[in-house]
Parts: sequence; structure tokens; C-alpha cells
Amino acid sequence: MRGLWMLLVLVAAARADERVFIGDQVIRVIPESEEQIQLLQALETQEEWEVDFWLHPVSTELPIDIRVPLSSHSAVTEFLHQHNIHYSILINNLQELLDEEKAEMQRNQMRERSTKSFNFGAYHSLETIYSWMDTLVAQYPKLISKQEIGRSYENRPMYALKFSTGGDKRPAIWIDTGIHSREWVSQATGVWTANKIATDYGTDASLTSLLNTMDIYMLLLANPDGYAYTHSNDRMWRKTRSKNSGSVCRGVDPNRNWDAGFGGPGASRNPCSDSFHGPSAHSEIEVKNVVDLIKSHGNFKSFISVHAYSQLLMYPYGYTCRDIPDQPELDSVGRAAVQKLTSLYGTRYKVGSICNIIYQASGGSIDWTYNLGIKYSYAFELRDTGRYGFILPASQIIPTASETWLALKHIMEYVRDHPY
Ligand code: BHK
Ligand code: ZN
Repeated sequence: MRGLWMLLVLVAAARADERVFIGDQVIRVIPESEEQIQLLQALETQEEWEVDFWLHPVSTELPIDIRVPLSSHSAVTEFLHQHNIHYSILINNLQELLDEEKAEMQRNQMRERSTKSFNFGAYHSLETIYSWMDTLVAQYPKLISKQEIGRSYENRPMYALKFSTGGDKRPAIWIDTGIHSREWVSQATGVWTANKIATDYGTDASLTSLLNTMDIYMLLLANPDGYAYTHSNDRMWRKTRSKNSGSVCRGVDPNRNWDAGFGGPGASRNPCSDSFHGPSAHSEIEVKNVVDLIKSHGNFKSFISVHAYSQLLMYPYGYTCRDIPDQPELDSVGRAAVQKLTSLYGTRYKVGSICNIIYQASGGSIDWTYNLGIKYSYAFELRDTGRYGFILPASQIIPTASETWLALKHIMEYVRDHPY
């Protein structure tokens, strides 16, 4: 009896060092004035209440989503009332959603074990994704190879999947997912997409012709340490896991760490901030590994980085609101891509430059690749628009990946047909 009870406890209990979010709410504010935006910006920079901005205060048109810990719920709501700032509740008890997510993952794990299959409509651990990658490479050895591009801060290998039908450094397309670890639908979409490319090659005429002249590189876990940490300790972790000298806070925002307007507006100097840019450009080994590969390859024509959430397709720049020379072209390609995405389920996307449709953000990857000469540099923000935010139910993975594929394919075909 005691043995059975122990077993149940072991199965049900979270790790002792796993962070819980019991009673945490995610609230949404639609700011009504510039003054309210400034007040919310002040709320974001104060550390005492430990609020976590899922969407940042920028303009009166855009919603602001804030995770409010239970312990500061009264302080935050009082602050909002005081300044007559209205809000609605998106998620009432975050832990409930996380428990459901974890339970679903465990049910899926049992199913996968007993049927010896891999479910693309489920979230998986780093280890499971890595071993699935080996299976895929073994299944399609003529098309896919796995390349270790380096190791993470915590010494995890970083693997790029290379889809190639031959040639030496053909013009190539880069897709990375999961640079921000908590944006789980990004990594899951990467996994589905890699499988889609493998299975459609040879049957989809357009993809086949693409792969007969170009290569595709996919980095499914661009932030492996962060991803492992979202499973083991803190589902809300976004950054790398590197130590910051002179601070107890860990991690650098890997999308503020690139050498493009590095350290400018839209990044934080505070190591405790979720948008900390780090001590220097490319200080993060995970970023440096990609930089080195892109530079040494030298023939990337497109670089696509996949985030979540907000349903946006963006092009450079983030570090300045100045238009890039290729703005008209990237905008029209982006619009056509999104039109195809929408055609599947009606999911609506906005298109624009990072700075113009979300906020000024310096040190982002696609700004660096664009400045390097990779014209077709894009970033996706996948589903949803805030109902679940980062905790998108697994039932939406395949629909999200399927619609995104239409947009990705459009961009890739355009790149194929417009050599430069
Ligand atoms: C994406 C690409 C380049 C610059 C900024 C962004 C927006 C992204 C970010 O880095 O702040 C928002 C985000 O994580 C949620 O996916
Ligand atoms: Zn992100």
C-alpha cells in the first residue's frame, strides 16, 4: 500500500525545484493614452512585483499582456485602478494550464511508447526531439544530414538539419525555431516542418524543384539550454542559461545579442531583464555558433526565425524604424505569404517591419543577417493572439504548422525564383 502511494506521488509530483505559477494571472491592458503606456513601462522596469510582460507597452493600438504573480496581484490591480487603467483577464490561474499541458505530455508519452510512434501534435522534451531527428536522418539519408554547429553554454550539442540533394554550398535557406525557449509552438512547428520537407520531397513538384537547386538548413532548438530549462524548472524561461558576472540572474536574450544595433533601444542592460542584451555582441555561444555557420557558409539567401506569439510576419529592421532599401519587395512577398497562410483556416496575420509593427528591438538576428546581405530575412510570430499565449494547447500545433508551411513555402519559392 505504502509502495503504491509512493509511486503515485512520484508520478504526480513536480520536481522539487520546479517553479510553480499557482494563482498567477495573465491580464491584458489596451492602453488608452501615452501616459498609460509610460506608467506601464515603469511597471515593467520595477522588479519588486516580479511582473512578466508577455507583450510590451508600445503604442495605444497594441494590447499589453502581463503575467502577474499571485503575491503581487493586489499591488498590481491597485496600481491599475489608481491610474484608471482598464484590464481584462486572459488566464486566471496559469498553473492550471501548465498542469493540463504536462498531463497531456505524459499521456502522449505513454501512447508514443506503446505504439512506438512520434506524435507531431504534441510537445516533446529536448531528448525526444534529438532522438527523433536521428530517426528522420536515418529514414532519409539521401536528403537529410545532421550537422553539429557547436555546443551550448551547458554543453548540449546544437544540431542543424541540412536538406540537400547535392552540390557544394548551393544557395541556401535558413530556418530556426525556439531561440526563445518558452515559445513552444515554435520548436514544435520546426519539428513538423522538417518532417513535411522530408515526406514531400519527391511528391510535391515545387518543393522538389526547390531542393534540386537549393539547400534548406533547420535549427530546431536554437536555445537548447533554455528549452531543457522550460521542461525541468521554469516553463516561462525565455533566455539562454549563461551566468552573468556581478549578478545572481542568469541568461541573455538571444534575440538581443546579435551585432546589429547591439545595446541600443529595445534591449535591457539589466541582467535580470528578459531582454538583457548581454555583455557584448555574440557573447552567447548559441548565437555565435549560428553566426559562424552563416558566415563560413557564405551562400544563404534567406534567413527565417520563428517565434510565438502574436501572428505577425516581420522583416528588418528592429533596431531602427527606418525602412530598409528592400522594404517594398519584402513587404509584398510577406503579404502574399500571409495570404496563403490565411487561406487554410482563416488565421489572420499582420505584416511589417519589426520596429513598425511591434517595437524597436535592437540586436535581433534578422537585422544582422539582412545587414550581412541576406536579403530575404524574416521573422514569424506564430499563434495565437493571446488567448493562451505561450501555453498554446498541443491540439493547435499541427494546424499552426500546416498554415505556416504555406507561408514558408511561398517565401522559399520566391527566393528560388529571384536569384541575386
Ligand atoms: C522578433 C524578431 C526580431 C526582433 C524582435 C522580435 C520580437 C520578439 C522579441 O525578440 O522581442 C518578440 C518575442 O520574443 C515573442 O516571440
Ligand atoms: Zn520570441
